[in-house]
Amino acid sequence: MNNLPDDETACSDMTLYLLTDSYPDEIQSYITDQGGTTTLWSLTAEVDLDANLEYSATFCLPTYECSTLVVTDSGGDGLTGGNDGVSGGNLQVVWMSEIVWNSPDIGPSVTFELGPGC
Ligand SMILES: [Ca+2]
Repeated sequence: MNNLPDDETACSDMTLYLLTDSYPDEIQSYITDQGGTTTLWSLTAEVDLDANLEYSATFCLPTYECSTLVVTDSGGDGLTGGNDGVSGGNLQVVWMSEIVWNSPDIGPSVTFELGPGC
């Protein structure tokens, strides 16, 4: 059997785990395609986040392109829980089975460029 070139339509799973803190309304997240012209997904279009709950979503992003995941916090303090400092959240991003981010400290925003086309 011949070795065929890799399937350029292949996609790889990216999973977003979001544990909200006490200020879920500050959080926005979206994914754009290569070039940033098309929004593939927008968190706020899907769900109204509640405080102190874990959400997860998996997307199969094109392996041979460059997709961008952006998570923003309008409070600028990430998922650290605000002033009480107790009820902090967390963001974990898993791309192709590897954890590429695992921290509540997203500041005002974090951006992940995913794929060899980046
Ligand atoms: Ca915040």
